[in-house]
Amino acid sequence: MLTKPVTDHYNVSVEQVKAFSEDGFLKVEQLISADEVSEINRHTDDILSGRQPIEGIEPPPPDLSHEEILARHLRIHMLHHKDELHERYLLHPRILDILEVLIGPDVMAMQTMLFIKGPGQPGQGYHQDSYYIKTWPDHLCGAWIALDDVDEENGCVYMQPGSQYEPITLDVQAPSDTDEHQEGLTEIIDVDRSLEVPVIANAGDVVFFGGHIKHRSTKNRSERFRRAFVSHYSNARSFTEWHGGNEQQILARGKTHLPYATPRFDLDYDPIAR
Ligand SMILES: O=C(O)CCC(=O)C(=O)O
Repeated sequence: MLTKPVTDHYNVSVEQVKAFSEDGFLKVEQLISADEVSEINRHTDDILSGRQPIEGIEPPPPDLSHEEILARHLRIHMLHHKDELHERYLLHPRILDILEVLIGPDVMAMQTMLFIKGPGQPGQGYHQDSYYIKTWPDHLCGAWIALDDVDEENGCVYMQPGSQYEPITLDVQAPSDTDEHQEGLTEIIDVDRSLEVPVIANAGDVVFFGGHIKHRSTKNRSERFRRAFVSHYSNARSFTEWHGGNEQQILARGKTHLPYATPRFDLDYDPIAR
């Protein structure tokens, strides 16, 4: 049975818009209900254990513990193309209510990532998301759903407030290769870490962050998991060549003069009605 999404409209305050504009990120507490968090975590267990087969995810060898099964993965990209639940959370109405104000009113949904990050697994080195996902004009914005309580011990994200007004730096090394940060990712060189703040969050909180903000996450040094579901969006009137161009990105809210895709699973979805 599907968990009923919390659909009551979320009204963004002027203070929240101001905080997002000044800091480049905004944490919205308990935007996603405890039932919804449990639904995503149960679903992750199901797909990683092979109970719900999904193309591209190998079922685990027999006799692994639950922890061992989850620990086989650090992050999985773009499951919303194959999986109803991931598409549904990409298009979560309360997340879209906020994006409509922060980067809209017309919103395109572009990317999903599921982070599992078990004990001992590395973080992501310093980067700006618009380095990877380019849109013109650049209104890229991530929505990071905490699926566990997150702190400095289990590998929270660190942001540099105000850095969203800096250009995208091309001064990166590839790949980063440290115990702290995942190998194979480009990492900005010469970042002043004294400017960073940890983003502590509880399961169900959602952190919105702009595409230019410099951020990283650290290794999970705890015995707990640090799961998160992250989606990326831009204004639906922005041009993109990313992953097949505008015609492959879902129009999540509003209208656009550009080509767009519609949801694969929720065929009744209407970006205008809300
Ligand atoms: O959750 C993390 O560890 C990193 C997330 C991140 O860097 C991103 O989504 O751009």
